[in-house]
Amino acid sequence: MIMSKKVLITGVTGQDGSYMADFLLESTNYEIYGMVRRASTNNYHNIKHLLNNNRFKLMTGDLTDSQSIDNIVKEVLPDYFINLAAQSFVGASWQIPEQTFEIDAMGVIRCLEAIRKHAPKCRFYNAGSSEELGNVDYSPQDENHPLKPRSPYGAAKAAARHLVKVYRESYDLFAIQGLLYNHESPRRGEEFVTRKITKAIARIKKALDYGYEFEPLELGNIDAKRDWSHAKDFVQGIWTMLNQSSPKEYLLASGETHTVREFVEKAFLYAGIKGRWVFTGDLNNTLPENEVFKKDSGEILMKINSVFYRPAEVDLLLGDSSKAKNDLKWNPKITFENLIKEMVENDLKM
Ligand code: NDP
Ligand code: GDR
Repeated sequence: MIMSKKVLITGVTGQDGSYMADFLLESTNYEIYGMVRRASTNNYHNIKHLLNNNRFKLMTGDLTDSQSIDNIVKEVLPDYFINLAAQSFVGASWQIPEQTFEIDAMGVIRCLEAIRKHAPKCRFYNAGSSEELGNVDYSPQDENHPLKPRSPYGAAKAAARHLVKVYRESYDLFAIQGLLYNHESPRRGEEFVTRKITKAIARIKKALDYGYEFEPLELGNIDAKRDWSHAKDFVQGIWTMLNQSSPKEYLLASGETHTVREFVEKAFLYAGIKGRWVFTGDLNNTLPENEVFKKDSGEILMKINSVFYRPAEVDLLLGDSSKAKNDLKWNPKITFENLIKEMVENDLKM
């Protein structure tokens, strides 16, 4: 009897982990093991549709607990280990730097050690980030760009990149870390800027429709530029990366960059709300805090709150994924506009 292959996915309750589980259940006959960490109340909203699938099994473990990772790898003996678990919020990484490093860098050692001991033939993917490049030297960035992180999160991911390389070269493991730019979806966590915007717009739209007062959306640096894509396109790219004949690392990005400001404008527009940027108060005072996005009828839709500025910002990200397009034939399908539309429509329905 031919045994079905086994894929272990950490971070399966998150955005990418849940899309990866969906994608593999649909496109392979493999058994999917999703690792979840213990919580006092479960947060299975992204995977609730998978809980009755007999090819999908949950295992309890935590990237901060080496015993749990070791036991899971020993028990499952996965053919693929896709590590999508992380403290993934850059903004929080200044408040919880040790925990961020513990999960995002030390956690990767725990995965690699378990693989080395129990499943050395297993193909390992670790989730790398454009935040590793940070204060960029040139645009668009490619796989050769130096690592120049600007946050504890970016530094932890950069450390993980070196660790993956060291284990690959020392133990001949198939271990890679993709270099992925921002990717979003209706499953995006609510503190990330895109989802924060679309959630707030849904709340504001309801208030405008029913004619009651509302608090505006509050953001930090709206001039930051990001290269945004849809998470569904990226999980396919990760899987293709893992299935090459030799372990090579690729950059995945849309190749377009947009400001947060532009995301705000388009998202309001797709919700049927027209706004414009104006400076309030003293006309000579063009401090960011004095700029608002408002309706012609006067309601303020969005304002700046300096609380959401970061101690150090990554101002511009723009990725060149031509290597992935050439070698992997990876072709992302969902445009920036369609991504925003889908996110807005989803939040308007909720
Ligand atoms: P999410 O924040 O949506 O998901 C993170 C997942 O990690 C959640 O399932 C979370 O579990 C889990 N997790 C957190 N800490 C631990 C821990 N100590 N042990 C086990 N599991 C843990 O992230 P995304 O899906 O957006 O991102 C996936 C990966 O890709 C992350 O590594 C992220 O840093 C990286 N990345 C993401 C990009 C993006 O734009 N989305 C771009 C580049 C890289 P719980 O539900 O319990 O909190
Ligand atoms: P990022 O995503 O830091 O790029 O990391 P995030 O959506 O948090 O921020 C994007 C940009 O928007 C600016 N911004 C705000 N951000 C948030 N969250 N909240 C605000 O109110 C706000 N106002 C302005 C930020 O300053 C930033 O410039 C994401 C994560 O998914 C990482 O895990 C991943 O590695 C990188 O993308 C690539």
